[in-house]
Amino acid sequence: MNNLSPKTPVHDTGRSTLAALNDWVAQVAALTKPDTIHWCDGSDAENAALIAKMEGDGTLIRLNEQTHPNSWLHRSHPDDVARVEHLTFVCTPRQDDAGPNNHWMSPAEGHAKMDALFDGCMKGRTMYVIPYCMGPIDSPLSRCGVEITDSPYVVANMRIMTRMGAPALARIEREGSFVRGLHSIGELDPNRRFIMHFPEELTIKSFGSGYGGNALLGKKCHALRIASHQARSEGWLAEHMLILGLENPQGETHYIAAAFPSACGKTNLAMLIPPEGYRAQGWKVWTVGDDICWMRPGADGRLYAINPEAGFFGVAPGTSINSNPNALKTVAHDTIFTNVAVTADNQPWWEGLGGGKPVIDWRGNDYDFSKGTPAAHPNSRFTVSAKQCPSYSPRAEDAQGVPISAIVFGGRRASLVPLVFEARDWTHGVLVGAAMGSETTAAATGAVGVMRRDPMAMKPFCGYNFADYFAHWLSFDAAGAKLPKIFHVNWFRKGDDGKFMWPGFGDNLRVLEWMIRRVKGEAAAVETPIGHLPRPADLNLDGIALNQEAQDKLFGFDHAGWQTEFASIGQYLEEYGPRMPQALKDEQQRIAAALG
Ligand code: GTP
Ligand code: SPV
Ligand code: MN
Repeated sequence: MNNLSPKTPVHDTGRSTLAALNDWVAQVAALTKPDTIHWCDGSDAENAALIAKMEGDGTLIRLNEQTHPNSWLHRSHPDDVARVEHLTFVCTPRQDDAGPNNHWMSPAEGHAKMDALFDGCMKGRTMYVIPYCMGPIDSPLSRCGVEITDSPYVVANMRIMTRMGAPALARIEREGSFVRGLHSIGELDPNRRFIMHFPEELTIKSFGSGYGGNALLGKKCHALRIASHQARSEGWLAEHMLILGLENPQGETHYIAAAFPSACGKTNLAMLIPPEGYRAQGWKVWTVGDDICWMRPGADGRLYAINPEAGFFGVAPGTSINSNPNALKTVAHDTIFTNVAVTADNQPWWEGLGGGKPVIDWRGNDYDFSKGTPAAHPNSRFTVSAKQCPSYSPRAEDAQGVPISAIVFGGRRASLVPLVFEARDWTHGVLVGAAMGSETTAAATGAVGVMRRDPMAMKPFCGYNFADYFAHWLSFDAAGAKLPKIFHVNWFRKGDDGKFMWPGFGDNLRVLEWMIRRVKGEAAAVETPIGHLPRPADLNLDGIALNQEAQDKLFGFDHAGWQTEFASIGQYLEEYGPRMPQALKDEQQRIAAALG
């Protein structure tokens, strides 16, 4: 039974058997003053009513029903198209606990600022209460939250991205605790926009944006910023990582978790289709998750991982039948597209799709080729259920998670960094993650293509001081632990002509195969100060042509370049002062000394 009638009384705050939840909903309603309150049950009827309402008011535009059944286009406010890192805060009582890696505000100031924005902001609107579970509903690794929002677009997206509704509410009522997320789109005014986190209170307050990472609070706000804080105190890890299963021709599956910064290839790697020769032999990649990974040590000492999400909020541009056929098949129906262009017959379109022709751009204007600007926004995205993915792993819903054999770090590095190398041990691997650098992308507002340190792809997402985070990572190297090997990759090395030298996408399987053969002790490598590097002959490169420059740069070790890089890594670690673990500084100094 859906509950969208405007007659729903505003005092309808007591829908749960959990007093703490009812009280919070009542408090929020008193502050935000909505016309009506709607408790989301996650049902099909509820979703259909919400979609109809959004189609009616233009929030959603129906796409071509023949080619894209049940699919929708949403055009955001043109100033609200990406995460806003400069407006994202971690509010801990002591500034040092948030670290130099976060913008900080005291909890008192943060609450006061946000509550002033929320005061009366839902007048004339419906307030939706969304109970959700991050992770399989029956998994001990999962954690729950409740998001209150005035955006039906957020409700529809949360329904795809999380396990939302009645089963989540039942778990919350059983457990008695939940993360509190309060969201309003406000007036979508960039000058009245903040994303605030209160990790110690398990609370999020987000105002003034409807964009994914700012507004779908289960995702980056809960599953990374708040969860990383919880994970530290409870002995697990909340990471910005994809999870995939690599099945070999013998039928063995090894699970790999990989952290790449935003718009640096997680969705693509998670859905990889092996090159023809590999496919013929029986190699297969299974998708467990494409963005977030929660993992913790199991009884056997290995790390076990779940994907806390239930859907994909993926980058549209660059997705094609050649680069990522699984993604394209996944978004063939029941998908919400945000800020893509459309063709004359109302099909979604983006740069790199191949085929079709845009006639209306992402803002809703006639598309003018002559201007040379993209038709789809560079950070346009699709929201779709993971269940629709042809490679969705049969283990993805496993309550115990999947055992991780290898952890991969990687970034966009046009120069210096080779295709792949392996860390010597866990401590070295943590340094490799801590030292990660990458060129910025359109996933966040600000300049694109600027190299910055993005440790473990968590710079925008770690809810506490990076020095403590690295110490937490190091602490997993304990008696009885059977830790995964750690690798670093760079799919984005450019040649003198400015073009990517590595073909990437499906051919990345060649690198994954080498990693798993290293895990099993079957593949060779050369030892260098920065770790173990394969020679071209150690990888299966059958069928791909790499010229001499590519071989040298993808597999070579640039001694002078790494000397400079390690000096910069040393300076970076020093920025964290005495809080930075000595073991990591020692590791950096050992390698710097080996580089001479
Ligand atoms: P978020 O959702 O922002 O966290 O991004 P992501 O890490 O999942 O990145 P995604 O897989 O969506 O890729 C982002 C962009 O990088 C797309 O335009 C891809 O086409 C491109 N890309 C992905 N993998 C490769 C690769 O191996 N080589 C090259 N050259 N480009 C790639
Ligand atoms: C990212 O930016 O890393 C994303 C998209 O995955 S968002 O949900 O906006 O964080
Ligand atoms: Mn991401």
